[in-house]
Amino acid sequence: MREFAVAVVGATGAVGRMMISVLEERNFPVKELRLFASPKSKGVKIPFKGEEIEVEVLEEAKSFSGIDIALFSAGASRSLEYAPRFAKDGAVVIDNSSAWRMDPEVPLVVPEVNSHAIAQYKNKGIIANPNCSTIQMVVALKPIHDVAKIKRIVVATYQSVSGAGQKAIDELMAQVKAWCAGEILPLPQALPKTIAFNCIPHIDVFLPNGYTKEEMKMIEETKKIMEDPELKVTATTVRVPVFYGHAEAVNIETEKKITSKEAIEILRQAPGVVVLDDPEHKVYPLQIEVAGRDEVFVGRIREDLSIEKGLNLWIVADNLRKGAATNAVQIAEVLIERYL
Ligand code: NAP
Ligand code: 3JM
Repeated sequence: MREFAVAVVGATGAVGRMMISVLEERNFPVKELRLFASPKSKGVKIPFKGEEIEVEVLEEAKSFSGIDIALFSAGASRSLEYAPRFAKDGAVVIDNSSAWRMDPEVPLVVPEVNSHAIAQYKNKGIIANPNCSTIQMVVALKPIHDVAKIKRIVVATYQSVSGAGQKAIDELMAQVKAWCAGEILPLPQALPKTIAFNCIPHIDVFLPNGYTKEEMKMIEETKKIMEDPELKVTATTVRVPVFYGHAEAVNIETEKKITSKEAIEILRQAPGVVVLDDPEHKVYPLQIEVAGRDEVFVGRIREDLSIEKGLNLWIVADNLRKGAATNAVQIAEVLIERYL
């Protein structure tokens, strides 16, 4: 089997480290692995398949030639600047940031939903990985959309701190420790307000329309991936004091009536979805139970009693895995199987 030279840009971060683990776990055919991060990480070594690989400083690199596939998770400004440079040197970039997602020439891909779009990698040499909250929602909703045509989605998210990077994970830990020790809590730095024992309705920056950028990402990305510009989507995104895993309370209105029983049957057959729905036995998806898994978990599936054709669902996934690293590696798997 052919093997590929792979780069991970942002290799020392929460997503980058997960990408390295997922490449190893899934036995991706890696011939050579190159790791890039900021000057702060010069000399840091990260294990991969029994070897210690030294991190290179991105801005010191002269050329990126010889790299076949580059997985980016070093922030949107690094992606804007460096993704075209990697692509020019011959790599296909799979970018985890928001930098390229809405570029009409760049495919925005969740393999279970629109793997056919990967063919458009040829336009710019870049494939975009959606936002973590978008990914898990479309994996669960696309199979229902195909059968009943969703007209409107109303979603509220319950997003873990790992979605805001390693510093936010450390911040929740430090605040909880201080709280339990009866000490004054350290001031928030990575997140906009205190996160310990609190929920913050503010993820990414506020925009002039009153929504946050995270909310607008969910709205725009969902339409692009589902290939339905008419789809109505509205979102409230909330950071909650959970380390790993995002949950979403989702309400949909459909064109065709679909019962909760039918929805459960459709979701049981859906790729990448696990239905956990037995409320009598306290079976429903929970963040601490799905962390470490690659599927999207759906429960609390019930008809919306306030409208004729509507459903409520509770959708949970590991944001660093299916929401970021696993989805990116799955895209790479389709790419090498079909095109490289
Ligand atoms: P993180 O834990 O803060 O890690 C950031 C990574 O970027 C680190 O490896 C860091 O290197 C690197 N970096 C920062 N500045 C750099 C520079 N000037 N040059 C090279 N590398 C630089 O954040 P994270 O949670 O892993 O997220 C990283 C990015 O992935 C986010 O900014 C976002 O765009 C994307 N992301 C996407 C999703 C998704 O939904 N698909 C989810 C989360 C994040 P050092 O350690 O050396 O500073
Ligand atoms: C998730 O550089 C940045 O501002 C990155 C901010 C960020 C993003 C993003 O916009 O790329 C942090 C966490 C995301 C994302 O997946 O959209």
